[in-house]
Amino acid sequence: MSADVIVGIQWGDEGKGKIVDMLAQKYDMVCRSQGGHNAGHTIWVDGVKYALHLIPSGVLNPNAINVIGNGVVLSPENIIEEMSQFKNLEGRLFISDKAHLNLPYHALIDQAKEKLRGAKAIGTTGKGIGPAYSDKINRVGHRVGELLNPTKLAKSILEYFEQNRAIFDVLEIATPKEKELIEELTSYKEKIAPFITNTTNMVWKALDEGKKILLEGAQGTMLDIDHGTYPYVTSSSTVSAGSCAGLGVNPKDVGVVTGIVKAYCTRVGNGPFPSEDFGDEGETMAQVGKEFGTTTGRKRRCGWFDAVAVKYAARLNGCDQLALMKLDVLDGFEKIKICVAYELNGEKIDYVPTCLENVKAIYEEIEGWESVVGIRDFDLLPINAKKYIEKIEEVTSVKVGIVSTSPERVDTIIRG
Ligand code: 2SA
Ligand code: MG
Repeated sequence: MSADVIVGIQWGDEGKGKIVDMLAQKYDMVCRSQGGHNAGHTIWVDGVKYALHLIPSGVLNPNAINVIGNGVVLSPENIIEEMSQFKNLEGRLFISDKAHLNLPYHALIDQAKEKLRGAKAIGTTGKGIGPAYSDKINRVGHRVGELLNPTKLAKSILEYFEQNRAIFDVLEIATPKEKELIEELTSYKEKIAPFITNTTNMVWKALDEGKKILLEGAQGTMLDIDHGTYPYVTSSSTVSAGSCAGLGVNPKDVGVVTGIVKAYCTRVGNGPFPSEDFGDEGETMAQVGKEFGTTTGRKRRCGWFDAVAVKYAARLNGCDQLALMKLDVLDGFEKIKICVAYELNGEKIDYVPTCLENVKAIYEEIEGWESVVGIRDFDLLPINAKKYIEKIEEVTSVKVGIVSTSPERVDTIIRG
């Protein structure tokens, strides 16, 4: 059996939550493989609101096992808070002992460094993601498994503070007191220890037993540490191949890859965004689409569908299909623009260059439509909405297999 992948194709917030939530009902195991509590989505089930940041969306399916893989950076404080929304997760949630700890000082470093960057700030979520991954890559990080011995872990953390004293002094971050640190780590251990395990073996066993596995991506491809708009990116590998490394499955284990795209485009934080719309139409997308971050509440920048970037991202991920989300947000627009090429140094190009800073979007326009809200059959879509979808398929060379026409789980077109 293989593991299917859900991956964000733009700059995050494409609406992965709705699709994963829908699909989670059909999977035995749902896994996170990268990122941390910088991710976020809200899911409503039977009138109850759940905010998920670290826990995979399969938690809302009582029969699914949820795995937080080795590639995640885990904030014990945040996962404990998130876990409190659910009654009993034992036996349903597993955390890799190889995942890295994202501890309170990582967030302090993140925020202090953003301040120092001034006008060049990345616009991070301030959750310590970059510093936690830096420590991992620098081989000075601490893994979740180390939580099982708080005294030893505290000693190691204090050594780390000692070695980095000069930096911490500049950033005005105080060294924790040993006794308090041990107490804090012990309280984490008490709550988290039952969930820590070697998830690699678990996932392999599930694959061998023919279980259906879903890998749930966080953030989006254009925020990928290698292939995104560096340095305005997150610190993890957000592409489908990254999910293999972040969980311990090999490329041959991967089944269907579904790329999630929004019918328009948004971005939070700084960095290039060629199809950004600074006018009334961008504002309408923000208001109608409720484009405010679920983690930080920040207003998202909005613009038109960038088919050049989507084609690039779909290739990087090996997308079998696209899920086009929030099509209803474009209802009522007179004309809808789609970026089909870029202009770079006076030349027209149809690919994503290494640096997106200096490109200008070249658009085609499509007539708008009145409303797609609640439509569940492709044939019933207004003719212009169909034309828009076909244009996306033509430029990106990927089939649009799923179309979402409202936030409701049921208002989804699945094309055969
Ligand atoms: P970080 O904190 O180091 O990962 O930030 C680096 C860049 O990555 C962006 N980023 C995100 N972009 C969209 N959505 C994200 N998750 C939250 C959500 C965001 C929120 O799902 O709504 O609530 O604000 C996410 N996480 C990271 C970030 O904006 C930086 O550009
Ligand atoms: Mg989100």
